[in-house]
Amino acid sequence: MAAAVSMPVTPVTGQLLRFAGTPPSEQLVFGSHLHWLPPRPTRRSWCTSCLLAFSLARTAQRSQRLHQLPVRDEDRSRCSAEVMLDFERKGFLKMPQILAPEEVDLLSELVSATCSSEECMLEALRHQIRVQYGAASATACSDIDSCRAKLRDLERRGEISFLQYFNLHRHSGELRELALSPRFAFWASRLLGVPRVRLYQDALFEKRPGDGATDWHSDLGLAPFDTNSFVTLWLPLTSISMKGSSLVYAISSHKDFALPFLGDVDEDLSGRYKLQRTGGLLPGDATAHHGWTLHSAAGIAKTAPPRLAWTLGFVADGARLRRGELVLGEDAVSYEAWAKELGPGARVEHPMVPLLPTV
Ligand SMILES: O=C(O)CCC(=O)C(=O)O
Repeated sequence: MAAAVSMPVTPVTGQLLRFAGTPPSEQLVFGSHLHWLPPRPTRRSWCTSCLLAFSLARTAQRSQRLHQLPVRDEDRSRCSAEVMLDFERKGFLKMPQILAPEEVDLLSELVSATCSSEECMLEALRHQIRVQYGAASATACSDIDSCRAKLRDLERRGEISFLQYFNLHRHSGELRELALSPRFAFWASRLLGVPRVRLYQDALFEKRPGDGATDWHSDLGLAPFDTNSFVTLWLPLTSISMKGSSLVYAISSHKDFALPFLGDVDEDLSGRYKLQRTGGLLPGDATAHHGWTLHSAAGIAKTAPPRLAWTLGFVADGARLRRGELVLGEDAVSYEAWAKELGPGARVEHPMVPLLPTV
């Protein structure tokens, strides 16, 4: 559904033992390592080795299967030239069923376990205070209760868009493995047309009942990179109805070179773009948007259930940091530490911006 509507722009802020019924062969393969077994021992000790190997294999298999999402044949067939062209032209893409039901369950479990720690909750609240009141107020807020109290009035007035839990992959090894999955690497690098990508950030967006709209913004405007090669994958963890708070994209806005070249970005851009709402999404679906694509989302009613979405931001390997002084904007928590270390204009090569596999 595309419609030209009013749009005030606000700056924002390893293979495995195959065991089924048959004894193991002399060769066990774990990942890419070959483990040669000694000549077959007595039945009893064979069973002991067998059980041990079986258990190791199961563990490895579970970990590989669940935490690293492989590229499926259907990913390769769906990522056609037509689909890539559509993304290139419009600046976004709806991606149904990028995750299987059991994969979404795992993701939800990991996200929820990670962000329900006191540490993550406090970080999310402080981040919101920083956005609303500045760094000093955020530092002054030492515990969850005082942070909540500080935000209460804004929440009552619907002036907070969401709570944002940044970089959960830095707190959970399992979530990190998942975030660095070949499947995400495949989609991100194909959509950008680059050989490899790095994970810049992940975040959980929790839009709570009564939270306001997500203001119009483009993700590269909040990131420290001097590049156009950036893509965000947005994965809802709750169902979103056709009219629900999915992202709304300003079609082809990522190619609107005329706007920054000629115009005043603070002007009212109503009617400049056709807008597309990506509503009607289930957990397991995703949308992707280019780093310069303008997007927003509606607020949600006080009586509505919370809307949760996990996002992944990928930048092309080889991208550089912006030249000039580092500006600590709204997403500074994602780059402050490593960008200071690398310095202005440096090529982004840092363990905190991990390289994904070539696919
Ligand atoms: O979920 C939202 O409302 C905002 C998400 C967003 O801005 C993004 O993924 O870039």
